[in-house]
Amino acid sequence: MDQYTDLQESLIAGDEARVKDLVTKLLGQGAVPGAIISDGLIAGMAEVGKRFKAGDMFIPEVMLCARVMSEGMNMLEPLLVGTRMPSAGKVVIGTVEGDIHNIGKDLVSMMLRSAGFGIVDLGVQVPCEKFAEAVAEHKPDVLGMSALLTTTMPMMRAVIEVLEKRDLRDRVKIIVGGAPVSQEFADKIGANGYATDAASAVDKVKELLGL
Ligand code: B1M
Repeated sequence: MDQYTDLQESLIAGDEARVKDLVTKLLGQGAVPGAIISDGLIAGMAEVGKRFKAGDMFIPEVMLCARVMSEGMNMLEPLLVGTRMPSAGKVVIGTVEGDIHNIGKDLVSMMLRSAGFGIVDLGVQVPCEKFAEAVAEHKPDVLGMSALLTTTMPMMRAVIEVLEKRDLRDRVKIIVGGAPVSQEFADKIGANGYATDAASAVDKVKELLGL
């Protein structure tokens, strides 16, 4: 088994020590942090998602895998970020109210940071008013919202409505994402953009800002 497959399998098994060991080994061999994330950690988590959906894995196991993934990402993030100055623009980002999924949002934040954006991460379960307050306070170029549940997707529209009511909507470009979100949904709620994954999110933010 190659080391990336081993990394995926170790993540799926929730083996934190092995994941950390493999990340260290791969880095020592000169592997690119982004490749370790996409071909190891994300690929492993995608398989966890499939097994969870099929009923072959259960919430406690998935939570363990998610924690191990975060540990792996914590090791890699400084290496991605350290390379550039945050000067491309400012992004406020969060997962919408009622939704605790943070892995995809964290990945998007990490990729944006590594592309030179300043990030204000509001965390998960962010109420509409908190998004609006952050736009007023931090004056970001872009507001990013993540939702992983079909039941929390409508909160994205609710945030936009609060921004409209407070005359903040035109101050900021809005990008949305998360597994159930689509371009069609983004258009319907009046967002400026949608991205299917973290790398496309960076491209979309740059496109929205004309960079
Ligand atoms: Co949850 N969960 N979960 N879960 N969970 C899903 C989302 C689900 C699809 C699983 C399933 O049933 N197949 C399902 C949603 C079904 C639906 O709504 N249609 C689901 C459910 C139902 C639930 C609970 C309700 C389960 C329960 O309690 N009965 C519960 C919800 C609690 C809540 O939020 N109120 C719940 C809980 C959990 C755990 C706590 C166990 C854990 C979360 C741990 C954590 O985040 N700290 C968890 C996990 C891990 C998942 C799956 C397995 C994996 C999600 C993930 O992290 N993927 C997920 C199944 C799946 O997605 N296949 C599932 C890896 C991540 C890198 O991908 O988040 O898609 P993703 O992010 C991508 C893109 O979407 C995009 O870029 C990212 C990187 O490429 N992206 C953006 C994301 N945000 C973006 C923002 C952008 C742009 C792009 O711009 C701003």
